[in-house]
Amino acid sequence: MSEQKRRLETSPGNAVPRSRLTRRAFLTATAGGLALPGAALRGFGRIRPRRDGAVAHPQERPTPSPSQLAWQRDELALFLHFGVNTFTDREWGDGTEDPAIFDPSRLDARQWARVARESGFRAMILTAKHHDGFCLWPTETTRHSVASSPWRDGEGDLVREFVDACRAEDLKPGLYCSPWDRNAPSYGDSPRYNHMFVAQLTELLTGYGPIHEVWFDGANGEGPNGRRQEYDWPRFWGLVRELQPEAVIFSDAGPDVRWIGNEVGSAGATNWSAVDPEVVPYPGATGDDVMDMLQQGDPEGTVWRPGETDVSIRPGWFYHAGEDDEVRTVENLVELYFTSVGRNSKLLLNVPPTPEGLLHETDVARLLGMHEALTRRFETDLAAGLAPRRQRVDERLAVEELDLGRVVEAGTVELREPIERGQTIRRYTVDATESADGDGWRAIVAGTTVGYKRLDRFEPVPVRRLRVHLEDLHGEPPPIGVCLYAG
Ligand code: FUL
Repeated sequence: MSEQKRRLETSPGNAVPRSRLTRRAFLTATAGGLALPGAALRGFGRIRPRRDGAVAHPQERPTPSPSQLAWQRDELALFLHFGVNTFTDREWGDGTEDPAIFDPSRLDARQWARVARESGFRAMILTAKHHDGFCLWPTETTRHSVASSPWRDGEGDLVREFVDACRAEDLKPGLYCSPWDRNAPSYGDSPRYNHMFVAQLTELLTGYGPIHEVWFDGANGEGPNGRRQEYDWPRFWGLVRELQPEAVIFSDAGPDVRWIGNEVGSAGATNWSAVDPEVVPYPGATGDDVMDMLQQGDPEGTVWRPGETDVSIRPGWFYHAGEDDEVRTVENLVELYFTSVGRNSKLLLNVPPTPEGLLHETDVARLLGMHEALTRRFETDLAAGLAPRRQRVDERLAVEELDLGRVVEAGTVELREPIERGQTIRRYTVDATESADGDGWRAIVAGTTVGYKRLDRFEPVPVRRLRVHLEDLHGEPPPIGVCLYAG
């Protein structure tokens, strides 16, 4: 057992302050490396061979699958961390928790779903099992589950209530099933535990109808036998594909959706949806190259694997009454939208239910406030109905011009590229002028990569005409969407 991990396991709470328990710190604290050969993963999914030349032939460029496209267009998903930690006031349980502590008195998954829908979210992901191993559904694989708790007299099934609530509110359900399990006696006895994990996934993926996202982290520790568990990722991912072919699979290494590389809510300012899969061969891989690939992707990447930005509305992932005064403000949540969705990513915002089993009123008010603020900000596109006029400059540069026909005060610009064809715009600048005849241009924003959506805010200026310069990776830039907003 590593010294770091011993500290984590023997301290009364957690040795690492809650707010600093980041995913990466956790992975490095628990993972000394994973004995899984990268080669075992290479053939998985739509991984294509790297091309020799630097420039992709348009047909060979990676493009999103229909599920990846739908996933990205949903923009906002709610993450729900709930389980025994909610009752022990901890972030990571050690697996010795008594199931008797799990007894939410007013649990109402419909409240979670209603708030999510009213706040503009289109999907929700629940921690069906976290690292403590406690299962929120009555699994056949262990007694460490809701079936051994007093909640609903041991007859409850929270995964069922969760998916039913999602469907009733027209939200897509997703599940997080932690591979690291500090309760399972077989953990560390690799084939035996992998077998149990596959059985758990099978229950989750066959018992509850369509599941849209299956969320895996790479947390990897030692079992009671002192041996590090070796996960069989190709088998886990293959099982998801077989049982839920429409679902997207999330992990550091995808294969469909990648972790964005931090938990502060910020996608890379340069963010390609393609990656080189060999740089992040398995979940939990560490190193500077890995972090760069997660944050920024790779313009020459051979696999489409867009980044998901997971972040919590509170310092911790689980609910702690002591953090009731530290809920992110509406302004901060709006900022998160800009640094995630506005940077070609998707926002997975964690809002943990209380021990009663409800979303806390402060969190609810902030979510509704965020929705109201975003709606107000984006409801009037000052460039609506205007087609940009293209002036081709050379084979990799294009300039789009837009005449608004009147002077408006603008402070946000949105660019979009048709990602169903792949992502190719490497760089952009936007200039504006308030004059009708095209004098007095000044640069208002500039950046790298566009993708699904790129949002830039600037000090509001009067605008009559807009000019967008685009530099493409491969050839003539694709037609882009341009919107302009006041705030
Ligand atoms: C990490 C976990 O260790 C955290 O507790 C949390 O669930 C986060 C979303 O993923 O891997």
